Amino acid sequence: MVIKIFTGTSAFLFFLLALLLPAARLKADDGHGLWLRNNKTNPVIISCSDKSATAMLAIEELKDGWMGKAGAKMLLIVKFDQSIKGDGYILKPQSIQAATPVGLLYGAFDYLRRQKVGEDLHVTSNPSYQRRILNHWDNLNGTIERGYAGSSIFWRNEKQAPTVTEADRKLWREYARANASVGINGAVLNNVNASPIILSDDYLNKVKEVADVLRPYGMRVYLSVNFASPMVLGKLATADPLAPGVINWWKDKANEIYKAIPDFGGFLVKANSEGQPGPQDYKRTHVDGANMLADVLQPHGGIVMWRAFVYSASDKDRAKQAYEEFMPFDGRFRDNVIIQVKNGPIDFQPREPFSPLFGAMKKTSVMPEFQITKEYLGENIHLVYLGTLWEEALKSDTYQQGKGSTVARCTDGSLYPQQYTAIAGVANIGLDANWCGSNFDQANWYAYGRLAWDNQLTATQIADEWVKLTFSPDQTTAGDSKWQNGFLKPVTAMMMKSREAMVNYEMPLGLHHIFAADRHYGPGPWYAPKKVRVDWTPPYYHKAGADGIGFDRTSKGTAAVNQYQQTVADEFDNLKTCPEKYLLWFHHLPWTYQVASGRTLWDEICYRYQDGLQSVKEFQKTWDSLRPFVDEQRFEEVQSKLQRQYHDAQVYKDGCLLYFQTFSKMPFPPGCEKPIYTLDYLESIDPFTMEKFPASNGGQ
Ligand code: GCV
Repeated sequence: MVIKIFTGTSAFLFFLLALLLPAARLKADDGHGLWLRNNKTNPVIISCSDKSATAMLAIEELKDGWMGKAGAKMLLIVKFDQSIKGDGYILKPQSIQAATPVGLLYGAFDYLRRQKVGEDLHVTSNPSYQRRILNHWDNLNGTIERGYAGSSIFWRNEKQAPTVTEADRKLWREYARANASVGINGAVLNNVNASPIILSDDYLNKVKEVADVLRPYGMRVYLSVNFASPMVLGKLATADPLAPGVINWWKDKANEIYKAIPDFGGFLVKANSEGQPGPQDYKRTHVDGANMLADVLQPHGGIVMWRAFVYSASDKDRAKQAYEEFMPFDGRFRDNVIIQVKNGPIDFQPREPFSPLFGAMKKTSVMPEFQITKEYLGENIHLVYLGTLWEEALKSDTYQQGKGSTVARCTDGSLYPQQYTAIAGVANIGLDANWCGSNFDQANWYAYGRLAWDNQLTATQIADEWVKLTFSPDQTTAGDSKWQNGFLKPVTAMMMKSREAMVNYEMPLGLHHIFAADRHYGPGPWYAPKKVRVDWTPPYYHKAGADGIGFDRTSKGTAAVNQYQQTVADEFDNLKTCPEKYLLWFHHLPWTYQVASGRTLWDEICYRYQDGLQSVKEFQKTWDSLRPFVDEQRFEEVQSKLQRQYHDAQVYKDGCLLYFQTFSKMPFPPGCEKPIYTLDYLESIDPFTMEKFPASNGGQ
């Protein structure tokens, strides 16, 4: 009898084989192919009247990735239609229409995506923002500030003039293709902490080379500029934005750039921030600086993205400073200046309320800046999907023009007239084979592009698409229920929960910036060396003491709440209405304060840390069960990173709870496991290396 044959050892072996076989069939995959995998395709007949290099790329993509009927006919048309905006397009089952060749390319990628994931092929799609930009924090020596995926794809440490190889061009083409596939149309090629050397002839030659490769994919290049460039490079005695010699230097520089790169996008500027030079060094204002640069770029069609990321150590509340510094200038910037504002008022924390500048600046163009690289969210180690964070930020209601004045609508031109609309994401891309330092971090590059194209998409939909495109072994299985239930569902569920899990095991209930030193990785609620400026130390933010914990930003505290529109200000100010997720961002509360669950604040904090840690354990279990669906290489990479994540989440939980307990003096509640480590030990080590903390370390 069959049943008899498969008992004991043989049954076990059969089971093992069944488990291993599908995995054995899946080829090792280094992740380089991202979400652009053409597995089984069919021939297609395409006619297209446009002969541009970009239209040719659209044709090539359709031919390489066609999953419709073999021998089907497709028509590509470049023709304006009332319903098309910018590089938008109209898809029909047998045609793609756009007003520009790059619109055709976007349409082709969307068409293929819809074929693969099984979506409707009748659609008109227009971009939410005109400029959808990646900010590379790449230094000219090849390192990347806050980069966790290897060295720069643009720069390397070179003794002489920078060089370009065929391998560089190939990689840049792949990079441009991936960006075009999600609608990203610009890249700032160097760090906002900019070296003036980027504007030297040698470097501009290389920038031109990059621009030439990116152009057919619809991407423009931009540069971060150092405000003191006229002094360092031009040997002028000043960089005063009102000095005629300085203005002429920038004019000449702009002419030189546009001669080589006619579609150059413009400048990104970090001025008078974290030690960078700026107009205030000459008693001038942000308006003076930004408008001067805007005027030299304007004849060429260039824009200035002027960052609002400014704060000084002397202020009592860092969260208020950007608003205080920029609001008085509303309406005074040129039309081609866009103020680039980080999503929250501090700095890309696991969770922040939206920056009060969104919607408040009514006569100035404002663009959101997101961080794709996970500086504060576990680098390339922790599995954290950022789609949920960005959806939360974009959908935050500023109320500035009544209910529904979301951050998305305040920045995409639907509420305020803006000559230019834009969005920026700090890239997580490097030379690593998988581009992002981890396979799951590719989802964040993808999600940023998709939201920049359509800021109304949901994180769930994007995760679903990405998993199908990235992991489905044969794209036709995107519709296969075994694969959907066995892999797609658990993986998207894990992704959707991942950011909240991190918030819980790192800094729940509105806590923020409790990192050890400048690495911004592990916990350091105690970290406050005398030599480090206070606003770069966690006690400045959590304010834990015998009386409780949290930053009082209410009307009775620093009054940061008053920077929001009245409805929002009232909501945050009032303990009864303040969303729990922002509780300790806005309120300083006693340890015994009773939260919504009925627990004391102390118990709730303990519960959240425990819950976050437990979630990572569940992610591990989920992933371990998915081996049959994934190739070994990607399976093992994710598995080992999750192991490390669990370890580090434990360090976070233990470090924070043991430290806060020295003030609360309350016991760990039932259900909150006892710490594994001691406070003394954790305070003595660097939580990234788990080795003794080096004597000297920086801040931020
Ligand atoms: C590029 C934070 C980061 C810095 C970064 C800065 C910025 O402070 O830690 O590395 O510098 O933000 O956005 O300018």
